[in-house]
Amino acid sequence: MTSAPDTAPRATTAPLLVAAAGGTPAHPPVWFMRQAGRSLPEYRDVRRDVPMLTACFTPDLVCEITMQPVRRHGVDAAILFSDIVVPLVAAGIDVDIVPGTGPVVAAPVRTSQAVAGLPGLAPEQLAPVAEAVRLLRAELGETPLIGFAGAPFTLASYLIEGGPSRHHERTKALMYSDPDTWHALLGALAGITRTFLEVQIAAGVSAVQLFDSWAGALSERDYREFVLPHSSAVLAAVEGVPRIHFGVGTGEFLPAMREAGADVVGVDWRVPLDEAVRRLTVPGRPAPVVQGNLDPAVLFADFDVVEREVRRVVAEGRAAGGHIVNLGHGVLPDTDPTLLTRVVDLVHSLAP
Ligand code: 1CP
Repeated sequence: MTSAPDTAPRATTAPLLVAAAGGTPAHPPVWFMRQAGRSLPEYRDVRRDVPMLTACFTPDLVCEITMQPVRRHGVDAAILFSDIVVPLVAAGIDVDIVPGTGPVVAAPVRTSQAVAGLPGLAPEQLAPVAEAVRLLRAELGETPLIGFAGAPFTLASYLIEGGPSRHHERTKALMYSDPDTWHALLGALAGITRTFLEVQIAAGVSAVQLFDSWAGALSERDYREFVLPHSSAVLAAVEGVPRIHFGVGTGEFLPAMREAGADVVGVDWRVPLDEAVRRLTVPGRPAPVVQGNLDPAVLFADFDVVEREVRRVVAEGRAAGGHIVNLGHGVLPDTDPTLLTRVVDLVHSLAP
């Protein structure tokens, strides 16, 4: 079990942490998935001659890139600049991040032998990530820093497919045909993911988000049988900081995502937040806390549309025990970053 270090801020009024705990903050907190990176010219400047993974293992660069959207937009949280494949790389698995494609795995993992050969991950192998978190804690002051990891299913999809996949067909084939190998793989990935999060928590992150970006490719029944036990094992190991659990297209099984051990459930744009809250409500349990869910594509419409949609999302979020305003998935690369700043200002002007 990992608990927050003594250096972490204790009684906090940071709106994101108040909302995550089910309280009413001074104003609705807002941050954006993928707020660092792609949409920012200052990011493209810093990254010009530096490969993605080199950047992720260089603490000064991680610190600078993480701070860029905080300085520019005044968002209510920073998210550590890293990638879901960073712990795999740290463990010694041959994965690269190819510009314009994403993660590419040199030797896809598709057999029980390949699973048995996967390395483990020791905290020391993530020393540059821990150092980056410590630098950021000093820079950020009261602004929370969100750490993150990819959930076992989403990581498994990259390892099995060998790269980004639309239909996850090899992943599902292994899951259905060889459940023992499947569970061994997800168990190994849960261990790696847990270490990645524990290192970030020990170094001072204020919250964590588990990205199961591609879990929405599954039915609820398959999610519960093949994925939930492993994501639960990861989230059960997180102590002392709020846990956000997010997937794309997971509206059909939001309660299962909550059951996995989430304090906050991330919702994509397909399910209105008041409906998400209805699905997540369990009699006798505190009202659910949700995060989301402005469609990232709305930022390509006229600003009066953006404003209407932001107001709608904030209004629908009032049905929740707490609401963290975000997009329903990451910032799209061609988004005009000045619009993100306007969204932050608008959200901050609204009543929680
Ligand atoms: O050359 C480049 O600039 C690489 C582009 C890039 C960036 C900026 C990648 C490759 N990853 C990242 C950073 C990153 N990845 C962050 C930064 C922090 C922030 O949000 O500001 C985060 C949180 C991630 C997490 C991540 N990586 C996820 C989960 C979130 C999501 O969007 O669903 C996933 C699925 C990945 C895999 C990945 N890494 C990179 C790409 C292009 C992809 C997606 C590939 C695909 O479509 O399958």
